[in-house]
Amino acid sequence: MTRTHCPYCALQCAMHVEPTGDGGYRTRPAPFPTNRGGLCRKGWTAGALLSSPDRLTTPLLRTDRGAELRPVSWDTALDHVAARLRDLRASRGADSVAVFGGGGLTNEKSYLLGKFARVALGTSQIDYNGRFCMSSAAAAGLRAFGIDRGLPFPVTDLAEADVILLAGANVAETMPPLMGHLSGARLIVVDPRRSATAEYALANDGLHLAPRPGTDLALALGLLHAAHAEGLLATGYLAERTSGFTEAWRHAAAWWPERTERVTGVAAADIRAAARMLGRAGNAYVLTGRGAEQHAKGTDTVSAWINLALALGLPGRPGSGYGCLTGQGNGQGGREHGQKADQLPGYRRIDDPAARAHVAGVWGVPAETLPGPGRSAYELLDALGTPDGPAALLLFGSNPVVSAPDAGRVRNRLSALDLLVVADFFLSETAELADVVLPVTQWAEEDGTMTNLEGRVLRRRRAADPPTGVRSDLDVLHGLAVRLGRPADQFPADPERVLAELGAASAGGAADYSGVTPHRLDSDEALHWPCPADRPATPRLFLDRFGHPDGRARFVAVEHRDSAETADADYPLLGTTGRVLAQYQSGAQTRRVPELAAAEPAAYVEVHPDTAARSGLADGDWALVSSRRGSTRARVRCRADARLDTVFLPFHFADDQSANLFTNPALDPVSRMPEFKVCAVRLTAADPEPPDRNTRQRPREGRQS
Ligand SMILES: Nc1nc2c(c(=O)[nH]1)N[C@H]1C(S)=C(S)[C@@H](COP(=O)(O)OP(=O)(O)OC[C@H]3O[C@@H](n4cnc5c(=O)[nH]c(N)nc54)[C@H](O)[C@@H]3O)O[C@H]1N2
Ligand SMILES: Nc1nc2c(c(=O)[nH]1)N[C@H]1C(S)=C(S)[C@@H](COP(=O)(O)OP(=O)(O)OC[C@H]3O[C@@H](n4cnc5c(=O)[nH]c(N)nc54)[C@H](O)[C@@H]3O)O[C@H]1N2
Ligand code: SF4
Ligand SMILES: [Mo]
Repeated sequence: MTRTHCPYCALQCAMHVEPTGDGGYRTRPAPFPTNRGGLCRKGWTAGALLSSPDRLTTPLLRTDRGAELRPVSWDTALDHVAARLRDLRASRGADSVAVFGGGGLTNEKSYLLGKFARVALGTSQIDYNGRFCMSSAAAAGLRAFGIDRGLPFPVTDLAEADVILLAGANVAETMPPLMGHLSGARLIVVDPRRSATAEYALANDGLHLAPRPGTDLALALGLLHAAHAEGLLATGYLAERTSGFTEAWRHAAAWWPERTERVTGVAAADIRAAARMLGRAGNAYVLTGRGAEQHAKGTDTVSAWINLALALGLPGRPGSGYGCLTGQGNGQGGREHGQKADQLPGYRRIDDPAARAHVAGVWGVPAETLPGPGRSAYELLDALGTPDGPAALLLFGSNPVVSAPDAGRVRNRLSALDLLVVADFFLSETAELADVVLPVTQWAEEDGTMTNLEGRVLRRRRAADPPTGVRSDLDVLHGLAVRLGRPADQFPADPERVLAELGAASAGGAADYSGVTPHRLDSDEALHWPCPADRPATPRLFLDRFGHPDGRARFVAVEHRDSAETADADYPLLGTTGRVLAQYQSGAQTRRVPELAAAEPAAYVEVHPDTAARSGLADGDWALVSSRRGSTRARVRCRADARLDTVFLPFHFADDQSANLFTNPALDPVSRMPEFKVCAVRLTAADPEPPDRNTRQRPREGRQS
């Protein structure tokens, strides 16, 4: 029996993994502050991933367009990839090769991936799926506080709250054990849907505000207006700890509750009630999730929620605060150590000369050889195979054929590449398109560190032997780097050596991991970063000062604007997307866990019965949800409490059930986050379809180009 952490979300619940005796594994909860003895259904069934019959155990190679992927040896696969990369670099330059990473990768993997791109490939073209996840909250957090750590306090602090406002976070489904930390507070849930979290709030003396998708920014301005009118602003705190209130208030001053109601659909009386509940609470938190963030104005929207929290004096006060709920297992650590287009380890900027000099020194290369910033995730995917874009992509830890916006277009771009290499433990929908598939170890088969939603670094421990034939991601990077002519010890495959190097590279940066050692990881100390070598770790940031040079938090003056696409005569409804309890992300893992696949076998569209009826549809029918970009097949699930103008689909399903066939890739100007959470759609009837197609493996196809 070995203690490790869950393969999935950022709560990183602790669990014991033990063999069942018949070749399988079971998981059960282990004591840890975030889960306190609980796991969600995904955690309880995660053992099934380890003995899945779908597991990849040998490299696969396709030599020609249209040919089948065939098993080959590791040497054949890696030699082939290295030869192709060398050719491309020689003929088309270093930026002809791109890298795409993921927020599920350990700190060691994301660090080495960033170094591999900059040093072994010399390319600027690297980004990762966290761009689709955390980027708006990260950008707004940096603007306001000067430091981006999702929760700048331990999760257990939430128990002190009297009121918690959750903007676009359905934690009852996306982080169920977190609900235990919220149970002492009254909740204000802001969600266009009557989500499970909204239902909980209503049943426990809380509020549910159901704005039209894409109008949070107006709602947050309206709440600030109402709080001001009620005399609830923290004037002393504004003067001592913040700057910029006056300019931000100039915009909010125009959002009186009745005007806010007209734009958002939330009743003025409810706006006033919510402002009073939040503003009069002794201790209160404002927390944002993807519902508020995944918009073409996501950064400004989060700024508006932060402005509200600042005006009420919450951030940096014990028992109160603002936080964003990071999503992926290592969504926090994955955004700190250099797999992001504009970043070097330690949350340093790649365009900062001092940062370049420091990191180049640790890497033993001249600073001027490090490339500059590259393209953001969607812009990178959209450039693949174009005359000016990369001709090869190495992909670790993401399944963008299912999870990227306007996924039909992304599939075409991936198919236009000269070379697609995917490292995964399952043949994901993206791996199916690859020229080379590299089978790697998964969570419970490897050691490493992860950083959870509270910025706490923890150990992922090896609890099971990997099947013969698979290698770790670190091994893959090592093998490729050596074949590209780098010295072997520049790309160590041993996670502890990588961690030590990451510590040195991050030392002195905002996210300082130089004190994260195996010894301290195994002690009782909670290693929240910054964690320098000679000082204790930092569970709570901002108690005395914020991260800007003057120590103050900054209001950012923001104004509401329409979504990139609004409803019209052709596409009269708003389509929004998100998650369900029993599936995870692109579904590459959870669709292969029998119990989870049985619980949520197929895509569905949640819709008001009257809206369904107008399209001639009833509960259980198959529907097509279409936008200007594409159509998704989904089963109708009627809910009488749904908004009449909005439909919701989970994005966990593949092929013609992929919600991202219709989503809008309009990007936020600051964070480059796509508008996953709102676009114009219409609903029509579809032919019936067997509901289990997402649980079967598709035959391997040749690439369509
Ligand atoms: N079961 C499960 N748990 C997960 C994951 C998973 O895939 N499955 N993924 C993990 C990851 S990576 C992440 S990022 C987190 C995400 O966790 P959440 O942010 O909780 O997840 P979502 O379901 O994407 O979005 C939350 C809510 O936003 C609402 N919403 C839609 N549009 C708007 C809007 O305009 N404004 C507001 N205020 N709300 C809106 C949706 O109705 C939805 O209920 O979950 C993590 N946990
Ligand atoms: N419409 C819509 N689309 C969305 C969202 C939404 O709310 N709506 N949410 C967005 C968000 S928040 C996120 S985080 C993304 C996530 O979407 P993806 O980036 O597609 O995330 P996963 O499905 O977790 O894909 C991870 C893949 O990597 C593999 N993998 C897991 N761990 C490792 C590892 O350690 N090494 C390697 N080599 N492979 C590994 C898994 O088997 C899987 O195939 O989706 C985004 N897309
Ligand atoms: S809440 Fe997240 S970390 Fe905890 S068991 Fe569920 S998926 Fe795993
Ligand atoms: Mo995410």
